[in-house]
Amino acid sequence: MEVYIMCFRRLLIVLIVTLESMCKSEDCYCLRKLVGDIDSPVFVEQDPVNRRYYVAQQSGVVHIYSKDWEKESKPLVNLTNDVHISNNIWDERGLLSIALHPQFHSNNLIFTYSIRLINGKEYAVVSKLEIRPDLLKEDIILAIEQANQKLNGGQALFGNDGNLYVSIGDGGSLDNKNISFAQSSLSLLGKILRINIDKTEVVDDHLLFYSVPDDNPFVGKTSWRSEIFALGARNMWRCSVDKGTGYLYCGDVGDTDTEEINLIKSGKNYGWNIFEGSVAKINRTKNEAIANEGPIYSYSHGDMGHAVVGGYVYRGKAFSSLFGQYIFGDYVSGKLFRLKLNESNSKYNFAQCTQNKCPCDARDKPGKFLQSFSTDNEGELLILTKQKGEILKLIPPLSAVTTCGSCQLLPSAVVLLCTSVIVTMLYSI
Ligand SMILES: [Ca+2]
Repeated sequence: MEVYIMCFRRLLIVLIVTLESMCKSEDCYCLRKLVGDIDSPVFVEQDPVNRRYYVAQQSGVVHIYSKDWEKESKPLVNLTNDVHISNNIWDERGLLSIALHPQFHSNNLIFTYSIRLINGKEYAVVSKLEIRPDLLKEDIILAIEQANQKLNGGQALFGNDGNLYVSIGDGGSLDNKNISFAQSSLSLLGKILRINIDKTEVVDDHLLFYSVPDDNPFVGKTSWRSEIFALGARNMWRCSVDKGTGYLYCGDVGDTDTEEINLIKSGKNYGWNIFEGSVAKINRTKNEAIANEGPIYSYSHGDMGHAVVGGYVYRGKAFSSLFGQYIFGDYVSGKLFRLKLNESNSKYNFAQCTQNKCPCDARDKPGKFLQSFSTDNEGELLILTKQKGEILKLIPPLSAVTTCGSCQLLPSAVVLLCTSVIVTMLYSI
């Protein structure tokens, strides 16, 4: 009798926990390691047709992985002799992102964003790679001289309009905040650029590998570079386009105070180096006041972290309750957060689930540091970590707690059945 009561108690506890987890929404995530031991992965693109993955590493290589994450022996692209980076683990230079052309499967074009050393000077470089079995051809599309080893920006990506958007870091002085290029209309530093890479243009007898869309906000304005789409960016390391709305979101890494999530709009000024978030950074006369386009969300340095990593508006299927929410994270804290974009951009925590709520193959711990986000063809979220060099996929929690290893998943239906049998037995005693 005593044994039965103990057994009943245990099953009752399991039942309560099971029901509790079944009722809980998908406000936490599990992590499935797809691949590890990659030296500083920075971005992943998945081929929409053959489903292979293209993984860019900061060192300058791009490796192909099969849809099942088996790595091809030779890198597809090796720019290690071209990109500029030291052995210091904190070095923020190197290859920072790649973007497959929207018609990649027919034209084999990949675009890169990297920091390079050209004739002894550092440049932020956007390049076009044509990849064929017998050919790897690279054209430099943009080369923007850097003023510093940091604030490198880092994202080149295609908008829903087919144009290439590029986030260029401010590159200003880290020691003297009065030195900045983000507010200069003649500098491409500290900007979001928008260019058409499908159309070349001849300017002053020079062939450009891009043209400027006619509807760029500063086209035809004196003393403005027409490539500029938005200005006042400090270090927009990760940007993404919402596949649903076409909106461009960027996380702008702050200086000493504020981390920002920005919705990038044509012609807007995102404030740096006059504002960091909504805080005025340097004294300016009224004549120099700007219309600061504030972030849609910002946080001060503290528990949330110290360096924002811009993420994605979730458009996948696995987390049904997250659809349309903006998921982002922080490099230092490793924490993830979500914004409900239609509810005053309210922020909610998005924590890793307790282990027993996760599938047995999705219980990885990320380790330091949260370097980057990417998505797969289904719109599911990937996070890329620096120290362990892993690519991890966010997986929703199970509807029931489970134990792994020798004990197998105990479905809730089995638990209910067992419980009712025990209860029946207890009543019959
Ligand atoms: Ca700002």
